[in-house]
Amino acid sequence: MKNAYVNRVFERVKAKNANEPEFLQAVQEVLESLEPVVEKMPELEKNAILERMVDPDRIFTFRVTWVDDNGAVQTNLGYRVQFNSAIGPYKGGLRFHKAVNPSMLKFLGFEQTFKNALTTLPMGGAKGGSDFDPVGKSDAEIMRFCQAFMLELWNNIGVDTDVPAGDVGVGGREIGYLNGMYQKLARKYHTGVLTGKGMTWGGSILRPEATGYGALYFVEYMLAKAGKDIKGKTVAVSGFGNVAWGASKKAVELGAKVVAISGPDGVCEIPNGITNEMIDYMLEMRSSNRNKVEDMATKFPAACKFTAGKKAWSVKCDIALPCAFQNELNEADAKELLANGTWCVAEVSNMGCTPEAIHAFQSAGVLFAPGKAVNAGGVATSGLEMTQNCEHLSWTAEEVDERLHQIMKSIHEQCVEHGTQPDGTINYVNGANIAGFMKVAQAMLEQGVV
Ligand code: 2IT
Repeated sequence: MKNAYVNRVFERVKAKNANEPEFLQAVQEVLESLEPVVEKMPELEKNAILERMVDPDRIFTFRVTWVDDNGAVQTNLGYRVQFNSAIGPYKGGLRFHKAVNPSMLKFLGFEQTFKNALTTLPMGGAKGGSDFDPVGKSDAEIMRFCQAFMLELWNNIGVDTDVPAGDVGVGGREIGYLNGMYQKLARKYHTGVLTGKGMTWGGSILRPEATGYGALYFVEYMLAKAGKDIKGKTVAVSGFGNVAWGASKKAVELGAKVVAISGPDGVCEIPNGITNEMIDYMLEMRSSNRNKVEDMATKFPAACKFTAGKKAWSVKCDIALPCAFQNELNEADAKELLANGTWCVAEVSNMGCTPEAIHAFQSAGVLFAPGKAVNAGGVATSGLEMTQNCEHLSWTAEEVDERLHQIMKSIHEQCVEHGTQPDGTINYVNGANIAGFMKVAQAMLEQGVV
């Protein structure tokens, strides 16, 4: 990094968070994008804006104790990282995954701050979760864990303070159990303290689909800007959770052909394209907690070919959509995609690509867009759920979809405004980082030294 202030801040972040590689990766990417802005805005250094932005406001860490189906007492660690509330109450998902640790949640909370700023809605950034591993757990165990988790968290969240939602390992079922315990403890019905709720108790129609739908709307805008069309194009998707499900549904609806989905165990190739029946089956695969994509090939043997140990990126496609986990697409994967002629990559997972992979795509002139822009439709629709809860109203699917469309259009425009290079190409990474940063930085400058 060339700018002295940016460099000093990054050195400090590295020294203080030496054992947190994901967090350092997320901070480095944003700081690199911000160099031209920092050059032009001396007030940022004077007010220590970067120093204040790279440290979370606070982190809650707590033990979660629960009893498994065999009667054995289990413990996990739970966290809530309240990162930045300059533009609104803390907002962001909860991740239940065995690898969850402070580095992962800090990177996610940091990214969430800029992503939420891009949505045009007033939401600060947060993330939370636990190292609880849902794989192989029964429904009763999931419920007991969610209840024990909320027993610790409930007093630190609220409609106007911090509004959690789902993320990896936390879907509609988990939000139900978490909300049930929250309402019991609070002794008062707070409609909007979690988002991703069920349709009969304050949820927004289309919230389950929104991350994937929004991502495809963003891809459509990105392709239109480049004079291309998604119809008839082949798409590879990683994962089979909520995000991969919504993305596949919308991709098919827009006339694309999803030719691969993958899981931790391998890849399913689907040469004739995924069908709606297969997309529906993803929901069963997710709720089974088996975490195996091979189940798709077992259920649809004529249409799917499963290969163990391979990723979705080994399958020839026009458009690659990482929809699973951070750093799921590395430099070797990027080279394989490039060799197979892939010309568009949109991160639907948070930080789905390694920096080396992004570099490979950008150097090859591939249309590349980062997670904080592409997947922002999920949290944006959470914001719309909060609005409906405030109004004590439920909007129609048409109204939610129309607003989601508008929001993704605005995010794309913000990326173009801040990411257009002198040669006319668009660097969506820089565009998203700068646009999100400018909004949060301005809010912090206007609200003084806090
Ligand atoms: O990464 C994300 O934006 C989410 N997991 C959704 C967060 C939310 O509050 O809906």
